[in-house]
Formats: sequence, C-alpha cells, structure tokens
Amino acid sequence: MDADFLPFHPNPSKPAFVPPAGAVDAHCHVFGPADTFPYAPERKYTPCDAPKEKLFELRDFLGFDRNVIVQATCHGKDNRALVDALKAAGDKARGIASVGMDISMDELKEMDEAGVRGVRFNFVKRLVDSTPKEVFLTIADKIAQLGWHIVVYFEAQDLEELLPFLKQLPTTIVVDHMGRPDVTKGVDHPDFRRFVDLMADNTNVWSKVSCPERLSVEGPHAYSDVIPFARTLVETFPDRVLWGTDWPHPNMKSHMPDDGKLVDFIPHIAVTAEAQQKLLVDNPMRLYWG
Ligand code: 0GY
Repeated sequence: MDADFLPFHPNPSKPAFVPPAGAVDAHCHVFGPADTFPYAPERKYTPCDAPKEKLFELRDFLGFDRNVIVQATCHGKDNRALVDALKAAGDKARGIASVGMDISMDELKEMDEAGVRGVRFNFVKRLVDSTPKEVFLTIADKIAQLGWHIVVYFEAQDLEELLPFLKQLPTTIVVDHMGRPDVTKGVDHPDFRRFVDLMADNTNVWSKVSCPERLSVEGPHAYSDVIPFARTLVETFPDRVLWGTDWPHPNMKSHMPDDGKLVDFIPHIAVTAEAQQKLLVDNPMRLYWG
C-alpha cells in the first residue's frame, strides 16, 4: 500500500444506535486481496487489502443486514473482486461496477446474475483520468436495458458543468456523498442549493448522505458541521436518500473514522424512526432488491 495510505480502523466501537431490522450499508468497497485480485495498473492509489470477509464481519458487528459494494477506482474496470464478494454474500449484497463502452450485453448479464445493479461514473480528478461523456452515454444506454442505475461521484464545484450531462442520463442517478459540498460555505450557499435544486427538479436523482468524515473540517468523530447538509436532504427527499459507511475509507488523510461512531451519526441526520427506516431499509431495498 502507499506509504501515506491509512488502513481501516482495527477495532471499531459498538454503536449505541441500533439500526432497524434489515438495514443496508449502501456504500462500501472491497480491496483485493492483491495476490488474488491485483490492483489496476492505471490506479491513482494503492490501498491496504480490505477483503470481503472483513466487510461481512463489520456488517454483522455494526448491526446491518446487507451491503451495496461499489467498485473502487483502485480496481479500475476489473470487477473480479467485486463479483467474488457478491457471490460469497449471496442475497446479502448488491454491487455497482465500473465498465468500458465495449462491454457486451452478455458480460453485463453475467454481472447482473451475481448481483450487480448499476455502474459508477467517476468525475473526481484525483481518482481517475477524464472519460469522454459520449463513452458514459453509450454505457448508460446499455445498462438501462437491464434496469440498472448510475452512481456518479463528483465535487460540488463541478456540478454546474455536469448538469446538462446528468439530465441526459436515462436511468435513476445516485450521487455519492451529497455531491461533496464544501461544508464551510453552509447549506444556503449556491453550490449546495444547486444540488438541492437538481434533486427537486429531477425525481430520478438520489443522494447518499454519507462520508461526514470526508466532508467535515471540524475533525474526528463529531462531524457536526456536516449534519445540516445531510438533514436537509433526508428531510426534503426522504424517499431518495441512502446511507453507507464507505468502509474501508480510501484516501482518508486527516484520520481514520471509527465505523461505530459513523453509525452513531445516523440519528443526527435522520431523527425519526420513520426517516431511519426509509434511509436504511426501504429506499435501498427498493433500489437494489426490488
Ligand atoms: C469513496 C471515496 C473515494 C474513493 C473512491 O473509487 C474510489 O477510489 O470512491 C475518495 O477517495 O474520495 O467513495 O470511497
């Protein structure tokens, strides 16, 4: 792994918050192990191995029932570690893959059998080289035929430029980590209002209200500067929000979050039992197991 890569927390605390029965961690990854599933040559970072067994152990420890495993950029378009984890999890996991425009319908159908339900389009410049929009549109047309959806990852300052492209996508769109707002600017800043407007105007757009540890400038474990952003989305769009740990938290530099503390963040952003049930069970079950 890279010298500055922080490994995942070795012994997270048991959360005080008990998730509702059937809860889904809708954003997490598996990395390697590299001797079985090598990292992609084009990767921008080399992580520590974070194998499926560790993920499933964490799922059970935190009180969750299911995972949505998202292909991370360190594995490029080689989805073997993802598919291996999905097959091992049985019905307890679904996946989001990364594919190229030359992927065949047969290959997509094989991934569908394993539990893949979408693809990820990544626009974060430190993670990937840029991909022409036409390539993404070709992939979108193919995966739409299977009823899959598209997960997009971008930074808040890039949303304005991406808007016309997002409006062309023919499927449900799930935005990672609330579109990565700069939380020092506040919820009323035009950047976050643009994201709220995107969701208000386009009922096919969902958001993961995840990654307070990445967005917070306040520092480890309280993450209270992120609460207003996540609460705004949970309260305005209760049926289109998802939550995930982001385990094993690649590229965290400031600190490594305690996954138990991340679970304890949930009742601060979804304050009623009804909102928690939608966020953790009803919404992910409808999108990934429906
Ligand atoms: C995340 C965030 C990051 C990394 C990736 O695919 C990835 O490599 O998603 C990041 O560095 O912000 O969602 O895991």
